[in-house]
This record gives sequence, structure tokens and C-alpha cells, in this order.
Amino acid sequence: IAISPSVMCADLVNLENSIKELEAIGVDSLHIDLIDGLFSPSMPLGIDTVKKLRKITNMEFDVHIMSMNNELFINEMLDIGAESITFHYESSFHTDRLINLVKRSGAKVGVALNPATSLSVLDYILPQCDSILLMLINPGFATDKGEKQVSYADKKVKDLSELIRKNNLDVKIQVDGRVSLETIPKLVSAGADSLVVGSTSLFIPGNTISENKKLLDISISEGLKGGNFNG
Ligand code: S6P
Ligand code: MG
Repeated sequence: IAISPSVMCADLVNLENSIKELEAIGVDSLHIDLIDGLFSPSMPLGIDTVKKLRKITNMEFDVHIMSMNNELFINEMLDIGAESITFHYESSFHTDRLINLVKRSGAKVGVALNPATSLSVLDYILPQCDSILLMLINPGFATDKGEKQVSYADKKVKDLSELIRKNNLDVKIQVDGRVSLETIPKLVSAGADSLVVGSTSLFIPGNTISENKKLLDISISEGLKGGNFNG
């Protein structure tokens, strides 16, 4: 199970410190949310922030674009050399073209779905994707705005896991939004491969990142004991 800490949940006025802490505990990638204020009503990080981050760390960049203008962000992130780029189905008019744009560059490509978007939109594109990001909240904010994970989160993960298995594909399932110490066991046993960890797990206020990492590991191993849906 991969973990991808959400940079927007780190200490935004002291990012370098947070990055060092994440490097010290060992994580699989950095989850970078790029929100344009139009697709979702927030704007936590900008293109220049990502450029500066690139200079201070060699960690893999797992970029999650939430924008009405996918081309702009995809091209900027390809220039920076982001290893993995995910954009939303809902704002991509030519989804197939954008998938190809990312793949041609050698980066991994993911397509993200809002909670209410059906998995059926993946019918023809799933084999071309490296990962699918399932939003388990409506995108925009970390937990401080109070929105809870949708009630059908586990079902959606199980349904996607089943779809991937039935088609014999190697597509990873990434889950994002209130992926908390409490919800992780169910999400992992439902088939989640990659967890975006934010203010409800790795960045729980009051604890250090390394204290939270220990709690996170326990939560993940509970999910693995529960039996992964993929077998
Ligand atoms: C939000 C974004 C997410 C958040 C993450 C925060 O739209 O895509 O990646 O940063 O959900 O984590 P948490 O645990 O506060 O929900
Ligand atoms: Mg995200």
C-alpha cells in the first residue's frame, strides 16, 4: 500500500521543514493538489510552489489537478518533470487526448472521479490509465471544512477493484478525501492501493508526523488483515 502525503495539509509557511520530515519517515510520493478556484472553490498551492518544491526534494510528485483548464496544468507539470499526473474526468472535454498527452511524455497518468461520477465513464479509458483516483469527498478542502467522506466510499472502491480484476488490468486505485485512521482499514480491505494522507491521518494536529506515521501503519495493517478484496 502506497502512501502519498497531501502537501496542502503540511505547514504551508514552513514547507521545507515538512518536506524534510516526510523524507525522514519515508513516503512513496508527495500528493500535490492544484486547484484553480473554479473547479473547486479553493487555491491552496500554485505552479511556482511546485517548481520551488522540485528544487528541494527528489521525492516523486503525484500531482492531482482540479482545474477547468487541464492543458495548462498538465503542460506545466510535464515541464517540471512530475512523475505522475492525475486530472479530473469532469473537466476534461477530450479525456482521451489528455491521457495521451501525459503518456507520451513518459509520466504516469491517472484520471480522477468526483464522488457522484459513475465508474461507467471509465469503460473505454481504463486500460490506458496507470491509476484511477476516487474522490471520497467533494474536492476542495482538507478536513477543517467539516465535510465527511461519502457513505458509498467503500462500495465504490470495491466496485472499481472488481472492474479492474474482471478485465485483468494493472490499474492502481488511489483514494483521496478523509482517508483517516478510522476509514483506512475498510478502504484497504476494499482494494485501495494508494492512500492520499492528510489532516485526518499523517497530519493530525498535536502529534508529530512520525507519531502519526506509526498510527497510520497500524491502521493500514488492520486493513490488510481484513483481507484485500483483490485476494
Ligand atoms: C482535496 C484534495 C485532497 C486533500 C485531502 C486532505 O480536494 O484533493 O487531496 O488534500 O483530502 O486530507 P484529509 O485527511 O484532510 O481529508
Ligand atoms: Mg488530492
